[in-house]
Amino acid sequence: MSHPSVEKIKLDSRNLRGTLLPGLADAITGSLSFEDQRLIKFHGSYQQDDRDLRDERRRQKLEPAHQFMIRIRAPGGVFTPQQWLQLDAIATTYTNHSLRITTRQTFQFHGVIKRELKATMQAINAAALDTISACGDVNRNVLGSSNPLQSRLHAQVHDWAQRLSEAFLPKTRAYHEIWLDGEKLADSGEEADPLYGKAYLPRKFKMAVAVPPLNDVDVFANDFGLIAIIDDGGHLAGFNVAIGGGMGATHGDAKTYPRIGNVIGFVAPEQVLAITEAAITVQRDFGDREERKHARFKYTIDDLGLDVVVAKMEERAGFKLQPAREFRFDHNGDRFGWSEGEDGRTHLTLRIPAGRITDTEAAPQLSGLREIAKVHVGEFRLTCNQNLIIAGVPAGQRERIDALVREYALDTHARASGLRLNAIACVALPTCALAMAEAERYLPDLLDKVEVLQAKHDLLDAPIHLRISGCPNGCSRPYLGEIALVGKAPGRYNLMLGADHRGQRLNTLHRENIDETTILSELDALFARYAHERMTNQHFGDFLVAANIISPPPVTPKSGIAIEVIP
Ligand code: SRM
Ligand code: SF4
Repeated sequence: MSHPSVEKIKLDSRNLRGTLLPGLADAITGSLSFEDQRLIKFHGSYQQDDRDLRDERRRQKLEPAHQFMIRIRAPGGVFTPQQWLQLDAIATTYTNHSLRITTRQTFQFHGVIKRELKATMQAINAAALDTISACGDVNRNVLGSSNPLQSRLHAQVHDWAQRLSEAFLPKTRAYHEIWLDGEKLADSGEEADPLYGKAYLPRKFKMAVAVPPLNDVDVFANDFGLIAIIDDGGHLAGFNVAIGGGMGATHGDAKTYPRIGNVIGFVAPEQVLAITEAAITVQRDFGDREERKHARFKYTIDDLGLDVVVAKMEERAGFKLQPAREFRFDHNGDRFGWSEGEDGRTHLTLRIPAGRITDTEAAPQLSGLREIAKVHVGEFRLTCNQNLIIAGVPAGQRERIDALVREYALDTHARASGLRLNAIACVALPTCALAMAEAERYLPDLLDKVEVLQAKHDLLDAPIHLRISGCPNGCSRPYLGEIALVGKAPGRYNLMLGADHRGQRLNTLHRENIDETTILSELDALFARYAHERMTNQHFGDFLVAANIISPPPVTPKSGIAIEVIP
């Protein structure tokens, strides 16, 4: 039986209600209908199944072990200690006993069963959080550079992430009706939503706000990015606007590709909402609604032409963009350990391997962070590199936090190699339906092996960025990794090399579909050359390009991205 298209499902859904209410109440199956599985994404959840159990359950003629992933909407990725404790309680009551920090600065829960989905959603709501728009063809969680307390400027940027998220939420009351027992409007079903209409966007739409010199949000991987420009007095003058970034691709389909955003101009703060809305509506009206693989804003831009899209945005916003202002990014990683804010409070950045906070015998980190949340008076901030900042610690509390960090083995950053500190892995198996190979679960093993090679070449301190994804969709933004593994099949990956350290240059395919032995021998040879031939402070990706070991993909002529000259 052929399924209806996602476009039809959206149009027929009575503003995202579908048959979710009766579907959730149906105790016969742990699953939802095909249509409702598409619609529940807009409510921040995905139906999944435990892929480790698939074959065995099939043999036993059981339906797959259906379960749900839930993603929180948290613009800028900030949580209070009270919220932390509430999320921890959810993780230990309804999910697989873990909190998973995502590459978009929020938490995911995995392993929620259908009959506990509503209770979990209500518990999230009781923590003054929601999951609206965390997935689906709408504006997704808006990213903001992670350390807002360090300066007034960062605080403003965090506010912007929240404003942008609020401004572009869908208007439907379906979420409140289905999950929070809100008053039912289903019969009228006619909440006006001038922005999204009844068909929403052709595809997901992602935004980020970056504060140079830190590109921790990987702003150029977003459909729409704002780069804060600071005037001589240290105040926020406005933002450069970048459009058309995206990572997703499909193996063997040249029509799909990762793309770096183009910087198209500068806007004053009071123009931000208008230009953002203009970008969203251009994508809404001109994005491809036939072929979902070709429906992101990056393809609309390449199909219509950058100039045409910019002109349409300017027309809809009612003003011309000013010329882009100069900016410079130094890096797109995190800085670990303690750092001092201008207000005298301090922040501790901890490395969370692949963002997974759980309890193991060696590292009871979920329990440790629970204890920290009980005494912490500042905030928790998530980074887009899947790490955690215990932010706003008063001087008098630092020792206490340090002691807990040590007691619960949360201080791995203090001993980690440059490679380990900068490694990112997507979730992949066992929950991701699209995974072709392992990522998160393979990362520790892979790092151990690559570190042996680094030690051999005296490179353990080199801050090399390694990113691994279980498939080419690119959830760990692998195409911006100096070294990246992109899953092709169990145990086999494409080896991509040569991105820069700033999120401004994509890497290039070096070897296709290779196994671990070949990956390690390739890296061994490249590390040997890097160790002997690199210039002082030259990063690995830059070295690979300068030594002609790989050729970077061409930069689009109008990109305006300040690509540094590589020595
Ligand atoms: Fe992603 C789909 C996980 C960030 C590009 N992503 C998925 C799904 C929902 C699989 C699915 O559709 O069935 C994954 C759920 C796995 C699981 O079990 O949890 C998934 N994506 C993730 C997360 C959790 C990865 C992580 O390890 O942190 C990230 C959640 C972000 C969030 O909090 O909102 C995540 N995904 C990204 C990013 C990175 C980013 O946005 O900075 C990208 C690349 C940027 C981009 O969008 O171009 C990304 N995810 C995709 C794509 C490819 C989209 C495309 O344009 O082709 C898919 C597949 C799709 O949408 O069809 C996808
Ligand atoms: Fe799943 Fe692929 Fe995203 Fe990894 S990159 S989480 S395997 S969709």
